[in-house]
Amino acid sequence: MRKVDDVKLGKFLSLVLRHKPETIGITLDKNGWADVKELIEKVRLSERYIDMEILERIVRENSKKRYSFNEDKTKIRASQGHSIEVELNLKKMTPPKILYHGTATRFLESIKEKGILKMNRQYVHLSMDIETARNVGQRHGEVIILPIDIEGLESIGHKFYLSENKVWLCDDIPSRYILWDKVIR
Ligand code: HQG
Repeated sequence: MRKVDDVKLGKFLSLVLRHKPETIGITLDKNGWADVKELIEKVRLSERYIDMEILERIVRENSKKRYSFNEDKTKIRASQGHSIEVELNLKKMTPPKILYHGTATRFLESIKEKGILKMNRQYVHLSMDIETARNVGQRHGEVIILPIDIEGLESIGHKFYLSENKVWLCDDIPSRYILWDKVIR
């Protein structure tokens, strides 16, 4: 039971901390942090049960480590995936030569034409390995994995950031940096 409840609550936290904090009447600071005490109070007012112990468990056990606390656990934020403007102060990092973007076959035509776009998130999300990319892509339908020429993108000045939960983030990717002859189904 606990697991099911935590997953549900985790999804709700994702809505609040990445997309719509106004759902429960809170605001995030410019770095995406919510006040933990206020978050707990307002989530409870939305008729969901949560306390510090449950919140700590969700942060610790969430399958993708989506959320993190500040040092004294007075603040919490999502580590990536925002649609609202937040400054995560991510460090620019040197990525491996190839990263993977998992998506659905129904988007291919448009991706071929326009490239991989951020859509309504702050960054394009790339995975370190094929298995993770598969999990990301299959949320959207019949999965297809696009290997990305990272060195090529770096040569045109693209910057790459690694989120705290190990998702690679970058700006829109022009179609010619997708390794079309190496796509994985
Ligand atoms: C696609 C999950 C048409 C793009 C995952 C993707 C990730 C295009 C979809 C994180 C396009 C956007 C993000 C174009 C891109 N034409 N479709 N030109 N360019 N797309 O969910 O990368 O579970 O916003 O391929 O693990 O799937 O939420 O992005 O299929 O890290 O923690 O448009 O979400 O994390 O979908 O997933 P999304 P995503 P969480």
